[in-house]
Amino acid sequence: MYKLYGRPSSGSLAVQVVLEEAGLPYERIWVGREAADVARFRDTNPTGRVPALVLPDGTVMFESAAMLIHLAVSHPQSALAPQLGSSRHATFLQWMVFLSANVYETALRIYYPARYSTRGAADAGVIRAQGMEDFCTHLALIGNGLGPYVLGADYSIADVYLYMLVSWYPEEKTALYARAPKLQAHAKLVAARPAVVKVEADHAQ
Ligand SMILES: N[C@@H](CCC(=O)N[C@@H](CS)C(=O)NCC(=O)O)C(=O)O
Repeated sequence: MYKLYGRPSSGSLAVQVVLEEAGLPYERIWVGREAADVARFRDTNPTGRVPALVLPDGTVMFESAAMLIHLAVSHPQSALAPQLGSSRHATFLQWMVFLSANVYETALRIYYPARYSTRGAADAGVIRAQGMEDFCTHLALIGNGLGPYVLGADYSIADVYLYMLVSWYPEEKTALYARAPKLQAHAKLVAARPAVVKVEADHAQ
């Protein structure tokens, strides 16, 4: 049994979708936002951030992209990533790291801008504005190559990750879709997957 620590509509959503897609048994645990909840959670995940995934043997993982890749590679029968070692797997890894290192990171600058300056809230406005610009630039780079999925015709967990990150765009998405029109059709395709419907309903409760 896997244990997934998360919060509604946070980075745990993609991991939960992949657990569902692969048909793996798991327990979903919400982490509270109060200081005491986070302090307790640090006993499990020293970063204090969600998601955290506890593997069936008790190993604790943090970093969402690492969890997604681990789940796909450990359950190849689910066909959620190309064959390990193939050139398509190399391309898959490239996009997973791109999404984690650039898109997810930029989302954090949008949602926690005061953390990114020694002047704290004084610089939050400009940091957030640059974060929005960078978020769109990164998403346009991956979005304009969709066909319809990140890896062309084949759905993979990179699509779940991309879908979740696009959903965090904090404003009406017209401006984003104008820069990367294929992202809109991609979001429709991924949103219709039964695993995504189920997990989004869980997170909406
Ligand atoms: N690089 C980490 C980022 C995790 C992260 O920042 N999670 C956010 C939620 S999506 C969080 O826990 N925010 C609360 C905080 O930073 O205090 C990952 O991919 O798992």
